[in-house]
Amino acid sequence: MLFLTGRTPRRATAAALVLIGLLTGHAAAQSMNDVQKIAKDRGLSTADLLAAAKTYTPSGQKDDYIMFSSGGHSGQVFVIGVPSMRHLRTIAVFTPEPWQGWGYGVGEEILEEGYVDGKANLWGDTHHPALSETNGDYDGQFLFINDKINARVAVIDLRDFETKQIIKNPLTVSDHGGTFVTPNTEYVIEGGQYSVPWGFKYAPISEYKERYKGSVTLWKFNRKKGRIMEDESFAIELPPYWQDLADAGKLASDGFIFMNSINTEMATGGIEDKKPPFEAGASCNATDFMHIIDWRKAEEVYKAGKVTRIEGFPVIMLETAIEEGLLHVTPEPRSPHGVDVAPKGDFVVVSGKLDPHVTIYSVKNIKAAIANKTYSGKEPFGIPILDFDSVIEAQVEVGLGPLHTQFGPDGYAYTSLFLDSAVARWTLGGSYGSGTPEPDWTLVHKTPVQYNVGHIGVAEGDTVTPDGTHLISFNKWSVDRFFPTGPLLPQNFQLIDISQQGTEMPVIYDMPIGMGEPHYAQIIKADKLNPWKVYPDIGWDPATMTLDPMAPKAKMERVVRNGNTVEVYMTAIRSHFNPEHVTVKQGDTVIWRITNVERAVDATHGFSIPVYNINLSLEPGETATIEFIADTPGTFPFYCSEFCSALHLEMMGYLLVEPAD
Ligand code: RUQ
Ligand code: CUA
Repeated sequence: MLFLTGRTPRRATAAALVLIGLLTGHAAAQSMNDVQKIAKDRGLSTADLLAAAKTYTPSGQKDDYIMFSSGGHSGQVFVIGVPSMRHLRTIAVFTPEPWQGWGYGVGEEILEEGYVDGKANLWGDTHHPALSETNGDYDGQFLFINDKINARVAVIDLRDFETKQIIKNPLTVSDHGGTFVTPNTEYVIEGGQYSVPWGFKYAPISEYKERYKGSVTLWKFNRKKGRIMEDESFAIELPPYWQDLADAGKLASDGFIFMNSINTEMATGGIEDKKPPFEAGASCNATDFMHIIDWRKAEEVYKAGKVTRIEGFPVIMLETAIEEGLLHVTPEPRSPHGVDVAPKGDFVVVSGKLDPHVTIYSVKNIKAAIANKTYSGKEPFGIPILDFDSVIEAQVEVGLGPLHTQFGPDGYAYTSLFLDSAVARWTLGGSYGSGTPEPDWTLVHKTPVQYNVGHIGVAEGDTVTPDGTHLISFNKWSVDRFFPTGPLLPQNFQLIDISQQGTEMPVIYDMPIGMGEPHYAQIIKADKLNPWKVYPDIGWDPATMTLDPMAPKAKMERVVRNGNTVEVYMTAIRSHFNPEHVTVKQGDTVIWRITNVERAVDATHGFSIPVYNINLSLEPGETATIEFIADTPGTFPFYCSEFCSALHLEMMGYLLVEPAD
């Protein structure tokens, strides 16, 4: 109706507007009918429709948050959009991954850094990702993650979402209390887990107390280089308890590391020798110990050279740590998992899985107890124990199997309940007290989840300013939630809307995770990330994040023989490789350099050679070098493994390996 022009434009426009209004009203009613019909046919409630409206993300629309989830024993990291819960990417970390070429032509040197005793460990068990922080806020630059099975730490650069470094802990085989960062990412913290003799040595279990060690390692991070500096890093010896999760203090608690432990009984297992099995032996004491470590003091002690070199790595020995007053413990409910510092840094929340309470420690009280030496004694290795009653602030009964706590912006805290299969919302007191309508230190609500939640994650949850819009429950079991995929079922990520106060806290989305068993995740505002769309220039090597001077360029393609070494300089562009024939002799060493010379976004080319176990993913501008011995003679069609153009199938060539005479 708007093209009705003429003598009475004003009236026509008015009429048109009314008509459009009517039409829209009619159309709206029509679509409401459609919605109701679909809802009825599919058995959807009003709550379901609301949940759909809160999560459905139309094609082309992007997510508000990006979640980096541990990939569990897939060894990788999953990138997931929130609230759509769309899986955007898997980042290859500890495990070879062919789609990205990781371990099939690129990444080998980085994977090799993590080998133990030269042994290839081609998988990892990723648990706790951490985002780099500036003044306690996520800055979107780097991601770190630990590997529990082999005590390794990886650094991922968020400019290209690629793994740049894998560090093997020289002291311990096993870690868990990592990774966590100090508020300006000075250090990446890696706490050990199962006590072992230093340097993967043998020692009989009967010598557990004397020769098995606990530890925490402080990896110095160089932001400019984007790497952990091994030679500026150090460890602190801890008693042979099993150190567990940790968190770094911030604001009011800046300078501290809080680290849980389990098995302070130092149980050594049983069954055949009639001693109790670990499960029982490690849960006899009513309390375990939270370690309180002054990392700034530790840094001074390390810089003053008061360390012992073990396996070549500087260690502040337990004795020194006690003498220097940088290590204290305080009792905590037994078998805890999460130790979580509140946004202002003034409270530390711990929950023992066998105690229905969360225990809240006051940082002010901890500092006073350290200053006044308010000790209730010493633990068996001589570490002063801060008197429990003088350091706690409150305890709140939340339910069975409390595991991990996160915080909202408004004075609410959230704790996962493993045994209850629920997420509890409760109120903080102190300076947070006025943010919520409910009284301080009170359980407000429990939302059931399906099932057996481990960690929970709140958007921007580990920062000084959490967002409090979404919470994700990382559930271990999904049982009946999805179509059964045989006896092995996916885990279940459930998105919970926490944007309203009080008891309104609905689950609004279920996301099956069909790969690995994720543990923890970090959720960052999407606009804090600024990833590259293509590499900065043609010939970019992601491993070094610089231009490779040897990178092949257009018009410089060639094959050069030098004795028994053949060097290939190849380019890839839609839709051909250049050169298309490479002939070598059996036994030749082949150094194959290849550059994707595209500048268009998403113009990725693959490069795969059969039999030789090679598959690359070359993003626009990227160069890679592969090296192999042409030991198998034959005719090998190589091709591009990404459907890049209409003539993608023609994007191929032949590697011809002449048999040796
Ligand atoms: S964990 S809940 Cu390692 Cu923190 Cu699994
Ligand atoms: Cu390049 Cu397909």
